[in-house]
Amino acid sequence: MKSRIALYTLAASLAFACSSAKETNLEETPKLSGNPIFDGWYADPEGIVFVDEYWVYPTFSAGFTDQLHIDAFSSKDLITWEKHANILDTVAIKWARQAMWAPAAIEKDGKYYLFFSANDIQRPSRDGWDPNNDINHFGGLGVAVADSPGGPFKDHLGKPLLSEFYNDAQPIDQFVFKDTDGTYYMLYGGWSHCNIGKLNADFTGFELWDDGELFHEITPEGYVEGPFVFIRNGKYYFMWSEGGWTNDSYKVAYAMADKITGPWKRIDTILESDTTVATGAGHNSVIQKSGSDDWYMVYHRRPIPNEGRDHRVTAIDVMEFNADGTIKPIKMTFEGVAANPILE
Ligand code: FUB
Repeated sequence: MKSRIALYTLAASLAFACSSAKETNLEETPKLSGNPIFDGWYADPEGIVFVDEYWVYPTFSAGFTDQLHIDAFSSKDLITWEKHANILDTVAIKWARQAMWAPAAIEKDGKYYLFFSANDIQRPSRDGWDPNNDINHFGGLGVAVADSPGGPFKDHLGKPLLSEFYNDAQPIDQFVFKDTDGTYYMLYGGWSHCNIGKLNADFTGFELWDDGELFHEITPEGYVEGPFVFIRNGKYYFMWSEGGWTNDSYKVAYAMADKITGPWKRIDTILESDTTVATGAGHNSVIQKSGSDDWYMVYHRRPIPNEGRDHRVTAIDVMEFNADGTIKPIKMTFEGVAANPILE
């Protein structure tokens, strides 16, 4: 009998030990995302919510000739990120030969569209120009389409959506924004110029403005590239990157206006190098948790020490507002953000 009691006692202590180990493990489950939020060199992250998931679409940060594909990442809670490899590549986009950059995703009528830049085109010389034989001058902005946010995406047009230069803006770094009246606008532009255009209904081109122009320039003071727009409490916010993307001068500034066309007046820098955390922070996007006033800045930054031009990682930090609607400077962290599932 004694030995049976001893056996029961041993079994009970083992069960207790196991259950408390389980509890300890639960305790140890990370409650913060950490930064970077996923492994690998990734820049220009565009964050967006689709249904009950957070999605991030970044540039694969590498030499231009190695930037031949785009990966995406999804998360239910901002903590655990699933990689969706190769959602778009140069096999699907025949005219893209290098430098696939800055993807921007949006849903319309049940389809998912992924806008991107390719080839890092320089200004074409018009005389005798042959687009099929000119890697430096053919490409620009493209659009791909899929039935789900994780692709696979197919070329929507079989050619660039935009490959011309307007108002001296290099056709890169496009962002697509659906306004409250249902109009889809594209903001884009490198080389310190930002244009805005109105996409047509099937995303095959642009509608003219009332003055007959295809694009209007809305460049704010300091703008270099990487535009992003969102609305909060009826106010429009425009964010962009300043400085040089290859070094620690890179940073983010913003403006506020009553409508998408501005006027946009620079208010302040809100994200910049912090030598205790990371440098070269920029090319950001913003995620709002659906139905809440929880806001996050998603951006890339350079780890310290930074050992290569393309060593950029994707990070997320909380974004907070002052009572007057202006944005508090973002505090970059190693810890990242707390779990915030969309479905709770
Ligand atoms: O990642 C390639 C380029 O670097 C982007 O298009 C720019 O915005 C800069 O982040």
